[in-house]
Amino acid sequence: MHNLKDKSFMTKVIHAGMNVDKEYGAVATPIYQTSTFKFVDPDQGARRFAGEEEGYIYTRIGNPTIAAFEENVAILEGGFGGIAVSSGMAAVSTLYMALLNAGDHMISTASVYGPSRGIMENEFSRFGVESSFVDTSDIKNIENALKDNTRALFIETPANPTIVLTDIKKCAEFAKKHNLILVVDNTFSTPYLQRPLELSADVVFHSITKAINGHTDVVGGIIVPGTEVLYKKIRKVMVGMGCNMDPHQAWLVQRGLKTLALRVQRAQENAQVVAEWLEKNDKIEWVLYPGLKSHPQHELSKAQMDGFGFMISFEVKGGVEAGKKFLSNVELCTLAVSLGGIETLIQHPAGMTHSGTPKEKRLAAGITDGLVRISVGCEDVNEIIADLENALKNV
Ligand code: LCS
Repeated sequence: MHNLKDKSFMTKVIHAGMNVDKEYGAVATPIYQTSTFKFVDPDQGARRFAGEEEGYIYTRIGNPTIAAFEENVAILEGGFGGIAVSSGMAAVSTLYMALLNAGDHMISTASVYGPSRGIMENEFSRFGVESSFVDTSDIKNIENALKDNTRALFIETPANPTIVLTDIKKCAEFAKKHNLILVVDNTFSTPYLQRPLELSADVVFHSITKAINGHTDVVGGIIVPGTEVLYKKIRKVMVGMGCNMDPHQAWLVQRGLKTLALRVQRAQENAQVVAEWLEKNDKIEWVLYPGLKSHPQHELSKAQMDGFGFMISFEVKGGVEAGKKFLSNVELCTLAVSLGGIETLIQHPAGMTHSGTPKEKRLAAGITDGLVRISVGCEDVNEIIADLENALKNV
């Protein structure tokens, strides 16, 4: 493959990780749907296990179709390499397992995706890992949570579902000073809009179930560490725990990924129009979208992101009942969890994605009872707005 180093995102996203088929020259990556790979003799097998010879052994350890996808995202994020996993939560649990020991403490964004918090507080705590979930949009809260045993800072920006931002550069400076590993969940932005490793984070990861795949038909995740040391450490844990992606899953995601920039461009243009429309609507209490001047971190979003994204949160006047009525009446906007698909998805976090978070913790994290989250898709924006307007009619 020609050198992609100085190419633009639009070129990289289409070409990175391609050219896998040396035998027939297939332009699309073939699906190597095999669990294992044949050795020419026992010595070759032994050399591969010892890491003395390049080549594949067994699909949980590595596979050419998965490797093509891993290389693509690693190039887009500017990292050492990609580690594809079976889901976004497999990425979270692999990272917790790889980076934290019994007796360690982690600081994280209070309004992270519910289960990212849940498995730390309910499961990893059983192995003696401590955690503090704070509003990381203010670095003072991170400073106040710091302990002698703090080893990692785990942030999600923009956060799910509050759309509150955390300053990645400030966190990276803080992490360096206190010898912490900074991990960024970049799911809401995608590498097209935000590249945390360029802002000195140590590890970035995604639920690729969302915009990276973009077609609402695959669950998956990927981790991209910035250095070889971290890459080897995390990959070893991923392989050992069996969190690997499947070749067919990798092939589908690679296909979706090629249009990432096109889809995100269109979806965020739509999101800007929808957010401005919601802000002017007198049935709406408040709207949070980084592209609105009223977003408290509008300037930060301009500094650390290349666009404002496709995620909006807002509250319908009249509390939970009004919100429920509104959500019962949407038609084109699909009432479903998940996000980043080509179609518009809308949901109610307090009753759905964050229902497992205790109410007082949820409210402290800014996830109010009536908050509605919309992932704006690529449909005709006037038709999205007409659907929202119709659903609000009887509220
Ligand atoms: N990180 C973020 C920011 C997410 O939004 C999700 C899933 C995950 C990690 C976990 O990824 P998964 O295992 O589902 O691939 N978020 C979802 C959501 O907001 N609605 O449904 C899933």
